[in-house]
Amino acid sequence: MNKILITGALGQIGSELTLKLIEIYGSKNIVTSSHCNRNECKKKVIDEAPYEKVDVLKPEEIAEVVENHKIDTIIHLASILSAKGEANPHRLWNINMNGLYNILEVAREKRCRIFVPSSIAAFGPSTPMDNTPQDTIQRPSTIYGISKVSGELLCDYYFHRFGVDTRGVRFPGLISHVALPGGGTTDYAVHIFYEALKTGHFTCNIRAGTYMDMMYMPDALNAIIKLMETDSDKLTHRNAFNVTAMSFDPEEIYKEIKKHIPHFTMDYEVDEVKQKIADSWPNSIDDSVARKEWGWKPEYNLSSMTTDMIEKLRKKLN
Ligand code: AKB
Repeated sequence: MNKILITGALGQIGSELTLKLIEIYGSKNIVTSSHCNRNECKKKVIDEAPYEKVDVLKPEEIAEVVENHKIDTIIHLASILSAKGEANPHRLWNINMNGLYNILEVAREKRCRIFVPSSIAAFGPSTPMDNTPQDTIQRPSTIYGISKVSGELLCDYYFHRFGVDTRGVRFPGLISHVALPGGGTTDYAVHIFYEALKTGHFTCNIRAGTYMDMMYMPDALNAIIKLMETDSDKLTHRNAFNVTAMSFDPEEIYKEIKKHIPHFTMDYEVDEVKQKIADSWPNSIDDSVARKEWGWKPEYNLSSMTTDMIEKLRKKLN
């Protein structure tokens, strides 16, 4: 990767990925972007790298930034998540699908490589729930999931039809101590840490016994970088690889946190919309194809992630 544009750079993945990419490739080679003007952004813009306003619904804005900065790689993170998508499916479709189409078209015209995250949401109730294979039934029941399957297919199409080097992974719920997620179903697994430390009590909106795949952010960033650095001819699958690091239900993460914060308590107030989404997703996915094709291997499990999250959040919140 030589010159990288990140869309949705102020979000949960983008804000950490930017710092990591600056560390590896240098600040001159990274351009961050989001849909707002710099002085109007509600989230923190990272000062070390150039920032541009890029509304992914405006192809001319994408093309101009790609042209001006001589971008050769686009990491396209601008997207709406699952629960927020159910509240406004039309908006989700517009941003997730038309935004992706515009990015792919610019990538085709300007010969850019592109990374697009898919999600465990690309699976649905008729998918095998345990050890979900790489290639299996994908009939999701959420608008977010439908946009993710369509995105995977569209990216494959651009690779086969136009030779655009498209790559992606199916991310599980991502847990981090830097930026909060917004509007996802797996968000509880981030908020639980904040509440454990701030108030000592958490009301969980996902029912006990609901298993979902999860991953600590450092592993997610490594997945993006490692996949993008793999020789193209090693990849049989492109869009998108199953990747996971752990699978737990609310009780298991609660017990793990309680080892560090003994007075921590938890009760439940289930959000029916989120619960329905969670019930339609796998309990655990099989990521052996990613391990085989590009050497994917996570470093953190539930125990090591919990220790690190609590240590980092204690510093941040004090
Ligand atoms: C969500 O919950 O919507 C996301 C995801 C799994 O894609 N975190």
